[in-house]
Amino acid sequence: MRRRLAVVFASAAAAALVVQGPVAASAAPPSGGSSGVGIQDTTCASNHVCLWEDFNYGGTKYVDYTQGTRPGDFFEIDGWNGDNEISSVKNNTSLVLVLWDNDGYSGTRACINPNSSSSNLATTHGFDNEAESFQLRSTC
Ligand SMILES: [Ca+2]
Ligand SMILES: [Ca+2]
Ligand SMILES: [Ca+2]
Repeated sequence: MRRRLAVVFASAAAAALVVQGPVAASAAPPSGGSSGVGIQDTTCASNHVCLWEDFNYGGTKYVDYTQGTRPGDFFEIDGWNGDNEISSVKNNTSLVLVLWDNDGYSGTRACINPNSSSSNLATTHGFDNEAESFQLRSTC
């Protein structure tokens, strides 16, 4: 174990590439509807915010956030797993979901009301493949 760690530290750049590998490999499950591939998960529990790669809660579910688990409910969407890729969302919380166009809760925004959803952020908000961070708060 110790020797393995040494190798990782010796080549941090290479290790980073290895970490990113599986992400790309799992990025494109074909969306086969309700009876599709087992990996597909269109569900979102109560008090959760869920963000998907494709329309109709398809593709990879990049974010499944539980309300109240981070200070101020600020959430920075991962740069490799979600930034500028989100196409549908479910907001099953009691707060407004504010999606921000840029990292760090800046740029233009789109708001999803409490306990509502958008199966297509392009048609409902003109915000397809834009979100890079979000916050839950009382107003838009
Ligand atoms: Ca997308
Ligand atoms: Ca953006
Ligand atoms: Ca981000």
